[in-house]
Amino acid sequence: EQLMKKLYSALMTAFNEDNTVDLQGVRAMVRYNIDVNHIDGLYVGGSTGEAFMLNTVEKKAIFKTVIEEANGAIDLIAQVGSLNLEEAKELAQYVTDLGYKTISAVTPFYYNFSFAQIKHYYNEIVKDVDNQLIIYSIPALTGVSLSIDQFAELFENPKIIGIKYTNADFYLLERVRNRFPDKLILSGFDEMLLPALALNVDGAIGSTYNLNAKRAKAEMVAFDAGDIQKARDLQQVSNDLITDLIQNDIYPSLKLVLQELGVPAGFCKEPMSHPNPDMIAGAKAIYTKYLK
Ligand code: HMN
Repeated sequence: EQLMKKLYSALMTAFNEDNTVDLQGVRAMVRYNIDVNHIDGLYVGGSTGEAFMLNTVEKKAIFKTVIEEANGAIDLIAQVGSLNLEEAKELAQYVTDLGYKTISAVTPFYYNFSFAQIKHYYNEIVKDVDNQLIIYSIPALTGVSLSIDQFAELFENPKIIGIKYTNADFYLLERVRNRFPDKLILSGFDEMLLPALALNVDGAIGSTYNLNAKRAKAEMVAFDAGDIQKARDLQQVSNDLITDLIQNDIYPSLKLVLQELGVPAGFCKEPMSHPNPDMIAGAKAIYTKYLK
């Protein structure tokens, strides 16, 4: 079935036990997303990719590996945002040259930047590149909340085409959706996919779709067909899964469950946790309960 709304996995980065990047593991996760998940696209270099713990060389190697492995099969969005604006610009140019058709950048965080400074950051990132950008808004992790009028001001730049909206504020989502009908709005909280669909987002990006894409797609199909009870039932199972993942430490657990599915997803990068026996047992139980 051909859906209008798109589902993207937030790609993870596989690490070796010594915290170096494992590019073979990255390739394997790209393949799994294409061949098994039948995903529409990947969001590369985001929170789930542990990108804010990587250096520029590592980020570039991942961007290059992913676009090579995907080989035109799916949409790719490169998250290039960084507190180091020079790095963000360098990465924007790098991924544009590689062939990424869309970039994204997290709102700059930590220093309580003013809106004028945030606007300058976005306009600088897109200024010299022939590419389009999606704002990555994730207030829970950045502490940065943009208002409807601030989104409008950012959208005055025609290269800024949308929002990755990782926010539980559905009032704002409704306001944004209806004020900017032509902008791309991609929902970021997997556990809130159904209410986001109800407000007519263009799709979703999330970490759990790396292993739960089939169920999420089925929910989107049910929603499209007007079978809301079926969509709710599927969201309920997904949320049982997501709750168990969060309780078991979500990022390492996603990788452990992928390993159960035959994907060499590797380790997380410290200070993210390396797995202990309880976590491994928890991940096996999650696999058996929801994905076997
Ligand atoms: C990314 O930037 O990599 C992701 O798209 C982020 C994504 O929105 C995830 N958010 C975080 O990890 C903070 C969600 O998929 C999230 O993991 C999921 O909804 C479980 O809470």
